[in-house]
Amino acid sequence: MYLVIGAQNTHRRDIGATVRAAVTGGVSAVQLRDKHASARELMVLATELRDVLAGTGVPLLINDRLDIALACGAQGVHLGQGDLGARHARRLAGPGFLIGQSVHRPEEIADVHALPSGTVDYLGIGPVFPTRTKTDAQPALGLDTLAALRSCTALACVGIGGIDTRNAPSVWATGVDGLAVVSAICDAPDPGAVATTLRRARP
Ligand code: 3NM
Repeated sequence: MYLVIGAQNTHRRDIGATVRAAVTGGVSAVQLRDKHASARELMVLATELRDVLAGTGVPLLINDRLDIALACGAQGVHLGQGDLGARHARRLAGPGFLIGQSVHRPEEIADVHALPSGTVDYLGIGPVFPTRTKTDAQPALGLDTLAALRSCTALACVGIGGIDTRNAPSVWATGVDGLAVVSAICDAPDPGAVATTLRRARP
């Protein structure tokens, strides 16, 4: 279970408290994704989340910003199609650092396969369903396309976009290795309980 979170997603609830509750409920990776924060603000948030996750074994990844990820001692970065290329990110970060890549089409998966093995650790595939969280999201893929994309790679794959406790079993059934969510956990009165439900929905 992969929680994606930024200051704008927490509805004034403390971001650290939301992450702590989600991890207690079974979230096993956390991505800081904040499109509105300046580099300085992002660094403050990243440092806070790094401290919240210290000792939990749950990695912190930073969306887009390899510089922030390296500067705050995060365990990884998640890259979109318009971000720094994974090959460059791997060269800068070295081995043992997690690199995720967003993909939406078979050609984008082929691009990742063309890289030296070990460049990218996992793929984020989405949006699976319509989402209000990412305003510039591509059209929803649906479950059949998610399953098809998943089946054309041996890399770990995480589904994202519009995933909630009702549809989680059907997303797990496509064979993905993880579910990434923003609003299902961030909007919940009890983020930990939702994380547990999403995780247990895995067949
Ligand atoms: N990336 P929610 S969809 C951050 O398709 C993000 O790459 C997407 O938020 C992609 O769980 C998305 O609230 C938003 O729908 C996910």
